[in-house]
Amino acid sequence: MVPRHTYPHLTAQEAAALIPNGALVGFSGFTHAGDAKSVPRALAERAKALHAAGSPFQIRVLTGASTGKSLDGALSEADAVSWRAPFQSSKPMRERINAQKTQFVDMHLSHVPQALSFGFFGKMDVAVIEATDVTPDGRVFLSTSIGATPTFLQCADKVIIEVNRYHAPRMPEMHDIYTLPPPPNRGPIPVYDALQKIGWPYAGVDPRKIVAVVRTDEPDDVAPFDPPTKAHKAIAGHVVRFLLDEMAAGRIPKTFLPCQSGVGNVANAVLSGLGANPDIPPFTMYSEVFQDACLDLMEQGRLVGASTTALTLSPEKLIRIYDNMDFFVPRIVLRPMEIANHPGIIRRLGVISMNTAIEADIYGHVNSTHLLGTQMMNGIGGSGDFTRNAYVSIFMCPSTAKGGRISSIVPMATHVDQNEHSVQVIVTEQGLADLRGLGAMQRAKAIIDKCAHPAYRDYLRDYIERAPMGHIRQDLARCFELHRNFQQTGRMLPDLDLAAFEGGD
Ligand code: 0RQ
Repeated sequence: MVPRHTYPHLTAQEAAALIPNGALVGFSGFTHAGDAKSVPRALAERAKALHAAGSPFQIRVLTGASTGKSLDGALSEADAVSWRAPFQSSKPMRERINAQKTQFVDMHLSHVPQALSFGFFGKMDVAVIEATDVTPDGRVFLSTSIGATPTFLQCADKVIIEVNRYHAPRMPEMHDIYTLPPPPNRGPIPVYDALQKIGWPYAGVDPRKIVAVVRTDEPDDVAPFDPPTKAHKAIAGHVVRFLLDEMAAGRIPKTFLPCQSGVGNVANAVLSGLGANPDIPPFTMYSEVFQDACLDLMEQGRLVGASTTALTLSPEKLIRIYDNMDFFVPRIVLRPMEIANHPGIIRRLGVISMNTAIEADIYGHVNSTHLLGTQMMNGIGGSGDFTRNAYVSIFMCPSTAKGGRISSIVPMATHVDQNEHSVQVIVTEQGLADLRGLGAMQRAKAIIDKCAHPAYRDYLRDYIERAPMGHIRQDLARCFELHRNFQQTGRMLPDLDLAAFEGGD
C-alpha cells in the first residue's frame, strides 16, 4: 500500500535552498517546453549571492533537451553550472561551453534516461519537475513535455515539484508514460502505430521523496519562428518533390509514412511546405518536437496525428490547443523521450527523418553541431536517433551561410555528427542529392552538382581533381582550406563577389 502524503508547500527560494553545491540535478524540460522555471531562477539568485560572499556554488544539470531563459539562461549567467547534458540552445550557456567553463556532454537523446538509470552519470541528488498536478500517492501529472522526467522521478533522491497552473489541467490526457525495465530482459515495446498508447497518463514517484511543492503560473519560453526565407521555401519544394517521386515509384506507400522533423527555422518551413502540397496525403508524425507549423497543419486536417515528447509551441499557438482540447487530445500523444526517439520503433514504423545540417561534406558526412569544428551550437539532440534508423533520412540546409561568405558544402566536415553510412539525402535551395546506392565519388558529384552553390562548385570540383587517388579522394593538406580562408579573411573564397547572395553585401 503506497502511503498518502501531504507535501511541504514552499516558496521557490525555500525549495532552491534544498539543493546543495555540487548536486546532480535533473530538471524537467524539452526544447523549452515544460521546463522547471521558478526554482532554477531562485537557484541562480542563490548562486549569485553565494559567489558574492566568496562561497562556491555550482551544480550539474541534466534535462530532456534545451530549456528557456529561467533555466539554462539564468543558471549559466549566474555561473552556476559546472556540467551540462544532453542538449541546449541558450546563448549564455553556449558561450560558457565554448569557453570551457561548463563541461558539456552532447549525446543522443534516446540514450539519456537509460544512461541515468544505469548509473553512468552517478547518483541524481535532486529532480525539479514541472507538473500540472501531484497526488498524495505520488502520481505526477506532467505539463507540455515528458522528456526524461519519468526517469528523473525514479532515480532522484529528492524531488521538488513546480505545480504550474498556467497549463491546461487536461494536458495529461495526451500523455503516455511507459518506462523500460533494465536489460537483459526487455521485451518488445508494443507501439505499432504513431498514436498507439501503451502506458499511463502520469509518472510515478515515491511520495516520501517529495521535499517541496512550489506553485507557479507562467507560460513556456518558446519564441515564434522567423518567416521562411526564399532558400527555406526552395528547400521545402525539393523535399516535397522528392517525396512525391518516391510515392510515384512505389517506395513510399500511398498512405504515406510517419515523418520526423528537427528543430529550427528550416525544419519548420519544410513541414509547412509538406502540408501545403495537396498531392501529399494527410500524414502522421512520429517525432520528438511538435512545433508551430504542426499546429496549423493539424487544424487544417493535413496532419492527422502526432507522437512527440514535447509541445514546443509559442504561447499564442499553445493557447489554441488549450482552447480546443476535445479536438487535439485524440490527435496528439506525448511520450518519454526514450520511446519517442526509440531506434526500434523508428525503424518499425518506417519514419521519414528530416533534420538540419550546419555543413555537409561532399561525401555525405553531416555536421549539425560545431561551427568550424570547434564552437558548439546546440547539440546532436535526437537527430542521430532518427537518422540512423529512418526509412529514408534527409538532411537540409541553405547552400551558403553569412551572406555567401560560408559554403555549407565543404570538402571535409569539420565535425561529424551523422556519417555517410546513415545520411541518404542532402538538400539545399539549389537542389537535392539522392545518395542511396551511390559510391563515394558518385556521391561527391551528386552533392556538388545538385547542392553546392554555383559560386563554390568550381572550387569543389578542382579540389577533387587535385586530390590523391583513392576510394575517397581527400587532400589532407587542403581539406580545410575553405575553413582556414574564412578564419583568416572572413570569407571561404576571398575573391568571391557577394553582391548576388541573399543577404550579401
Ligand atoms: O546564424 O543565428 O547568427 O543567424 O547558424 O542557422 O539556417 O537559421 O538554421 O534554425 O534551422 O538551425 C543545425 C543549428 C540549424 C539546428 C541547426 C548559422 C546561420 C544562423 C542557424 P544566426 P539557420 P536553423 C530534433 C533534431 C541539431 C539538433 C537536431 C540544430 C545559425 O537544426 O541545432 O537536429 N540541429 N535535433 O547563419 C557558420 C555554417 C553555418 C552557420 C548555418 N556552415 N557556418 N554558421 N550557420 N550554417 C530536435 C532535438 O533534438 C531536440
